[in-house]
Amino acid sequence: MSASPEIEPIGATVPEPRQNDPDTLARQIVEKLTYSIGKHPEQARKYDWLRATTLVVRDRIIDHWFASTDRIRASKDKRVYYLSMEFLIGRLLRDAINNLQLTQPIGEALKRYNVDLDMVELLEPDAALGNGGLGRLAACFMESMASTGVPGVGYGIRYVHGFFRQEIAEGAQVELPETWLVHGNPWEFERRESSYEIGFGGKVMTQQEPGKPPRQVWRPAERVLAVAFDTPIVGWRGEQVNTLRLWSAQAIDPILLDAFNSGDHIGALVESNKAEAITRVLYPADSHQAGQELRLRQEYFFSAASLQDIIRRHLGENDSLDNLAEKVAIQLNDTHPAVSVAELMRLLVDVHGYDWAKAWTITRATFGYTNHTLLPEALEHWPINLFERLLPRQMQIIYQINADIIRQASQDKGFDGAQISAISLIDEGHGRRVRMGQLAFVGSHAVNGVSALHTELMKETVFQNLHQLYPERIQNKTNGVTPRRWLMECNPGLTGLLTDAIGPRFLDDIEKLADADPLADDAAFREKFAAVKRANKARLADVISDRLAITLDPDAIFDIQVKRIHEYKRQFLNIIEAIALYNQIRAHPEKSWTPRVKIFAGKAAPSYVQAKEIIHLANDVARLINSDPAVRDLLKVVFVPNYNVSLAEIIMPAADLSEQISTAGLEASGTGNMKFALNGALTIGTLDGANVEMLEHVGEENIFIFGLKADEVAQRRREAHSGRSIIERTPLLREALDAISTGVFAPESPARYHTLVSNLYNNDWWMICADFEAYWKTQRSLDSLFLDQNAWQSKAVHNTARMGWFSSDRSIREYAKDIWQAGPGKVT
Ligand code: AZC
Repeated sequence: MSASPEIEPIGATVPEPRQNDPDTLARQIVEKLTYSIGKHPEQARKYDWLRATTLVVRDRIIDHWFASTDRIRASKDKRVYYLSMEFLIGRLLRDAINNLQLTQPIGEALKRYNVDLDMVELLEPDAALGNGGLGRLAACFMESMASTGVPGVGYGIRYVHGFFRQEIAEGAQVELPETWLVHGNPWEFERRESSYEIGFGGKVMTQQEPGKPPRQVWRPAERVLAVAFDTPIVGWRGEQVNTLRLWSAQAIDPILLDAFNSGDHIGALVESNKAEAITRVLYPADSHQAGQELRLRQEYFFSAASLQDIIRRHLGENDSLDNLAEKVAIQLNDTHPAVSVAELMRLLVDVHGYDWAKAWTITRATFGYTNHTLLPEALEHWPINLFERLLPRQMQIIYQINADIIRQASQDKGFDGAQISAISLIDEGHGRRVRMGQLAFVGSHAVNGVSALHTELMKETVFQNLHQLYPERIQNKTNGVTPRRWLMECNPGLTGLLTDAIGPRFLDDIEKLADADPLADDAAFREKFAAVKRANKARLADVISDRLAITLDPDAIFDIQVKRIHEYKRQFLNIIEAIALYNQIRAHPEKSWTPRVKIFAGKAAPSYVQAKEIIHLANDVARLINSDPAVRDLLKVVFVPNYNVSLAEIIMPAADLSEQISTAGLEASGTGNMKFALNGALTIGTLDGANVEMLEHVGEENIFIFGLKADEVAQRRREAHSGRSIIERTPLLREALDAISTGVFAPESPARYHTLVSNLYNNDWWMICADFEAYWKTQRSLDSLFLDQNAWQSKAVHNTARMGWFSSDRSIREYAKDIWQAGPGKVT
């Protein structure tokens, strides 16, 4: 027997590698059906085949998992811990089968029983333990750490209900609970032996032992149990398997027997319900702070459990915590786990007896912090009285860290009052709050943004003063996406074409896609490239026809905007442009219009009123335009409900045009922009986030940039707010807005969008009016370009060929080298 990832090895070996031929696989799948599921192949239902196939694949992963764990343990290499409140994983079966190179033999094995592998893969529920970009990035990073040989562990929360299921009822978003665990989860392993007590509330006592400095001891009033659930994450070619460890909250005493026996059957379960509530639901907040006590409990719960686990593992292999930072790197994915800084200090000082200065050196050297947004409404801050009540000792520690930092800033750098209040961990202005961004910043040796522009803006805006205090600390790590999921798995047609044309080297080193660049000039290749795109569009059209009964023409431009719905992402601008185009087509039927399909998908935070109105508007506009015979084949608008990772896998390969049109300076990076371009879509976008670097890589002739730049937006915001004068002098815009506000798209409720439009007149905060004309013109130039298919497809090929740099393998290598000093290229 070999060591399970958590059990010490007892010196035995890894089992013989399993055979991967279709005969063996078919036999094993039937064995699983019989002995693990209790079904004859003749009786087996679709879900039984999914489960049996998953179990056969899982066995192979486990062999690699043990081998990886043994290797890492033996090498004593530095480990990387990625702490993230969100992992937007999606389905795992196809990813695992692809990375283990089993697609062909498993497909054949199942075919013997008349079962289709694609059908089986599509049955798997989508693990949606995240909201959007930040959570999906964490999932791409887990896969890339395994693929590039970084010994990484992801720590997060095992939410019972992931991101809500979105339905559209009469045009409006309806949120329904998501239930990914309902059929069980064959990928996870519960590790009861790895459970920890997590405290909340109570008080702090000072303990004085003779001859020793006084010690603070936290006596929590409440305790819950954090229980580990492990999911193996298999890297490319199965060479390394890492662990995603998600924590589930349970009561220490599952039932209060006294209460039960005295007849209070509900009261007997109160504790249990309260504990389990911590990991019951994912907060559906994206780019907006979710200011609830339960959210702070979630943050502390998973941070504290992860730190106890890290320390236990470290002390199992080392004599003390002195060398923690040499053996452990902890990355804070945004501020959600930032309380870890105070918690590690508490563990080092109060529990392990370190003096403050030493503990602070270890803490700072261990943590890194990634910022994902500059939006003020998304920056986390907790009311002091809440923080103090829930985490009294951590609050004291934060005060002490703050005092040290402030002293240093005024003594060493001569900071004045305004600068001190800007860097303070305590916001005194809004009813006294703890600023989690500042805490994460001062507690980390490296702080990074997620695109070049975003990192520069961090230095100039939110962290301006902290940057002055610690000028070496901020660095950039531009995001990336895993090419396994976002090219190989979601676009087998393109992968096959590229393999035939340039050989398989790009599968192992995605930057070798550049070998395909000259093929942009090869007419035969362009034709094949276009045929793959058309097939992908037809597949998406089928999905839309099944789900929404809307028929699309795969020869029209597929113009797609899919992402969270937010004012700064400007789906509204896109809808206004659709209406203006609709008006023009109706007014000038004699002109030759390029047929276009505008596709939207995305979820709005349930409490975000404007975002929900935008969804409603998209659906109302779609209803009217799609039923107007005057534009029938020239314009269609579609809102596809319930955007998630699996839907994205169908959408990304099917786009001609990718909409990345955020108000410049507000989208930290974007990652959808990368997935689209990698699959050969042209981008229409602003100079925002990673679009800036995409422009540098794909070349300015292959990307369509319009609108105000970040500094121009900032300037305009200082000067003018009203959109009125622009609206009045831009008939296309005015007519579109008039139509919206007079109820053309909502005859049953004509005032529905009155506020949405009047807000634009009064305050063009998101620069929708300011950018409208440039956007319109760029769209029309794309209409013309599409008619020249040679030119369009050549640009599309250049996009795919030049996007290799935007792989999360590259991002992870940069983190490993510059922040973690870990992994194959480590600098120790
Ligand atoms: C997102 C950013 O909005 C997006 O631009 C970026 O690509 C992504 O993170 C990954 O870095 N942010 C979030 O999803 N959420 C928050 C709270 O910022």
